[in-house]
Amino acid sequence: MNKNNPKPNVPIVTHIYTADPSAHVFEGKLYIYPSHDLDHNEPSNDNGDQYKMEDYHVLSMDDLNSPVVDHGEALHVKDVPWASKQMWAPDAAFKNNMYYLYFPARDHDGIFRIGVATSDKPEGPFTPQENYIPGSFSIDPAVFVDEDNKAYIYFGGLWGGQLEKWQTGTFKPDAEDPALDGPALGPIVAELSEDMLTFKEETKEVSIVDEDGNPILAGDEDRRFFEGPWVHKYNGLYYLSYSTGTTHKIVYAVSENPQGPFTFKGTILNPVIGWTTHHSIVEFQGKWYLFYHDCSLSDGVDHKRSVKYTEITYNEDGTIQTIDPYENK
Ligand code: FUB
Repeated sequence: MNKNNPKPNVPIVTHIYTADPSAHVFEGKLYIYPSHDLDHNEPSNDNGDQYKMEDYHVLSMDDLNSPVVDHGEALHVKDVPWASKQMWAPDAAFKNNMYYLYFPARDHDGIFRIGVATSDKPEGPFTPQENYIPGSFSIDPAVFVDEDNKAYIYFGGLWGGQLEKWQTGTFKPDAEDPALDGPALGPIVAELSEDMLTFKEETKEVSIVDEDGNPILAGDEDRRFFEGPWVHKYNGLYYLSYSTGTTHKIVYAVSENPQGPFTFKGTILNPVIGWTTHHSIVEFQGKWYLFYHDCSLSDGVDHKRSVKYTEITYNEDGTIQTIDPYENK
């Protein structure tokens, strides 16, 4: 347990490094499903070899004035038959009286896939399925359960996340990046089956367009999708938010349909210390919060990140005010 109550814009725990927070309200409490960054000397490169994580710890808070509880190891790569390494950004969902942990990892051929593990408790421990979800690929799963109880999984990430290697529908290790003056690659979406363990349908690429309905281009690095999709619903509209990678922003687009097309709107979070930026958005006790990470606690060491949170503010027209992560320091 972290005995200190969490405060906005400071690491919510300091006894371990945590990243890629997926926040949810389960059983009236706030649960956070982060990656667990480890100390090591692996080289840093565009392939993401420095993100050499092995397990997940689930964190929870009764409310934002309570200490953060670390529930210990919820799942380890050694217990996942199909996975070899790199347990990257996870997410969790609740349906059928069961908790589901979705997580990416490299399979035994070095290809990123997405797995699912189950538990009857939000904090786990989670029991993984024997195999990854058939038809899954790339990284950063995010699951959104709609008011009609339909569940959708969104995923994808460029470079180390391998999304561009699947442009033809099969894995091509030497695939070219999309042309800079052509449409950017979008995240992938599929509705989940009733049992939450498989895709109910073929996966589809999500379209992200500008205010005129034109696709965001691959060369538009301030707006194009890079990794870390997240979907939440506010006032009946679906908000898709994601990292722009090379320009280090969290941005968002909105739609009337959970599968898009989504119209680009703006920036939620300006760049943080460190290369990656990754977030989730959750409503808790009547306010909306952004959970994110940075490398301030490790003095910028990029594979040792720490989860933080801050409140987000909607304008009357439904747009979100841009947050400067260091403004209150
Ligand atoms: O934590 C490993 C990877 O870094 C995540 O999957 C990406 O979203 C980025 O945060």
